[in-house]
Amino acid sequence: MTDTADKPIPADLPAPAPSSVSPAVVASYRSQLTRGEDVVDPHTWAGSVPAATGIAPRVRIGRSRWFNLLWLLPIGFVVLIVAVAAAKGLRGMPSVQRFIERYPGTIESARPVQHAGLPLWVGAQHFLNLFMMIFIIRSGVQILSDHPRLYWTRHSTPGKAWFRIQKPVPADPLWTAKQDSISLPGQIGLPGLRHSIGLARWWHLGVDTLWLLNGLAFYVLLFATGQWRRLVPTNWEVFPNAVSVAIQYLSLNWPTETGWVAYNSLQLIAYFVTVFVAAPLALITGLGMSPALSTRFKRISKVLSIQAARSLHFLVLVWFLLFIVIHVTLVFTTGLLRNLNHIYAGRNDTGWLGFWLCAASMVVVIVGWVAATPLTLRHPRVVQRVGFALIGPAQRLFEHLDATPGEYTERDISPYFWHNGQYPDSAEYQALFAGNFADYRLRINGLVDNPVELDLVQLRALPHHEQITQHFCIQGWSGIAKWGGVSMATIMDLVRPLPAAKWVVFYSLGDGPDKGIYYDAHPIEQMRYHLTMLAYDMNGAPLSFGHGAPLRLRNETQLGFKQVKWIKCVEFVADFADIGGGYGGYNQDHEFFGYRQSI
Ligand SMILES: Nc1nc2c(c(=O)[nH]1)N[C@H]1C(S)=C(S)[C@@H](COP(=O)(O)O)O[C@H]1N2
Ligand SMILES: [Mo]
Repeated sequence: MTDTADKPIPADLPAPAPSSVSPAVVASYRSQLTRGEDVVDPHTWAGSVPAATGIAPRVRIGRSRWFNLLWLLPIGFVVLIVAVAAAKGLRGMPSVQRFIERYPGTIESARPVQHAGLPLWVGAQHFLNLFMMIFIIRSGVQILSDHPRLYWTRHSTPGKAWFRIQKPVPADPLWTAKQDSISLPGQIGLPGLRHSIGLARWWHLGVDTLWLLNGLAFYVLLFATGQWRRLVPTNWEVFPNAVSVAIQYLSLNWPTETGWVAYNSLQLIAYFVTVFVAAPLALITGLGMSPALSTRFKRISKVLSIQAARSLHFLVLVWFLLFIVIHVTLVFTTGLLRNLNHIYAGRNDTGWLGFWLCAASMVVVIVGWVAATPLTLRHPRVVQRVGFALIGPAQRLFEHLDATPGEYTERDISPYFWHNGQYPDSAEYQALFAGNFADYRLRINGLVDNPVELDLVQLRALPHHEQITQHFCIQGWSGIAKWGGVSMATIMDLVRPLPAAKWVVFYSLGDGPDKGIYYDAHPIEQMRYHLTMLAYDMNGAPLSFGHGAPLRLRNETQLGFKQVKWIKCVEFVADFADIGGGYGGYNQDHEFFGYRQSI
């Protein structure tokens, strides 16, 4: 791969024509932008996209057979009945009785009496945790349904998913990922509407930061107070004891609960895995989906590709859901009042205090649950702002991770690269396309010393830059392609931005789904990154119509929606507050995305 960003511009380049780049032209583009609404109307949402339901979850078996997971309900029921029968049989056997006597379920040494009981901070954190998990899970499922397929390789090839909640990908060669998204009921998804990923992500990532802070405080307190002994197995006997507990539960002759002093071994393992394996894994696999981190830390992302990360992230969700169902069931069936007193009231009796505290907390949970979607639809800008305030600092941090080319080879190029976005249909574009873009002009202007207008011949005469990189769509699919074109550093050397220029706005020949020109603003420092370029070739051929002919942006620290296709104009500005709706891009104005999206 060649990186020609710092080679000088050839002298024989046809002279740019500054005079023809009139500020009036740019002003006319600005007037063709639309502002976006401040309230979500489900009927006109995302270009009036109609609701579309998915299908019951399916897992691929072999090459092309799909197993409907609903079958797990009757199968699970039968398995449970067989397991109960088997466990009852086992308990009649003297050897098993001796085994249970030897390993009663709870390890004696794990009963440090000085740590008996649950302090009140555990109860408070337990409540905060469950309250936040509701929003995290609902918005997480919403994010999944924006690309309702999971893969193990980074290629996102139709038919190669291992899991889907959507029909097979139609044969339409221009089928887009947006068309592929599905709606969810408003009280399951957050906010439920089809392709509402922008809002869902603020909930997911914003509440995540609070959830992680709560988790961090939990870890610190756990180890500072010695309470960790209740959650960390320190004895191999935990395994035979866990088997013993499982037999006792399944035989419906349950072990005596001593949760106030020590958890039984099965419980211990489940809690340990949830707190010390599943929770950290949720964070790691979450970060594994970030374009900035994946592009920078290639060694890690070669193994933990975005799709492996996304699939594992989903399996972590499955673990949490199973945990919640079994945990709540056992809380109810193993002495509800005493259990609720343990966690809510910090006491070990069978009074009603814990119950009433729990009931009060459930009122808060239900109010939060029911209000989240309507509030989001009524005040999406608040969700956008608060979400950004919570996760923005981390995103800004990741943006400083420039990466050098050389990441992938031709062999890594994806056999299928999803299309996305709104195709241009204007007369202007059609005429350019029909003329093979002979009349195409890229206008570069704004706060620059040397505004230019370049046709494709002139663009191709500039030093050629090539990179093989991975595209990360916000919806979840990914793909590797070879991009050929001009490094943005070359463009910067040509036009010489003024010191006042802080943002670079890319205007498209195409409109967004709500009408008005598609555009996006990028921080100027990222324009000098190794992997920021204007591409006119893809995989060795001129860019196709669907992928952005004649010219598109690549900025590999950012998600896909910022890679403007069908570019007609690049404008250097001091800030974007007076452009469009003022949020830094079309999706930011219309669908409440963030203007920095390195995660
Ligand atoms: N002009 C324009 N550019 C756009 C879009 C769009 O709708 N209009 N969609 C974006 C999104 S969401 C993605 S993921 C990528 C998809 O690029 P591809 O179709 O080449 O995969 O283009 C981006 N650029
Ligand atoms: Mo996207």
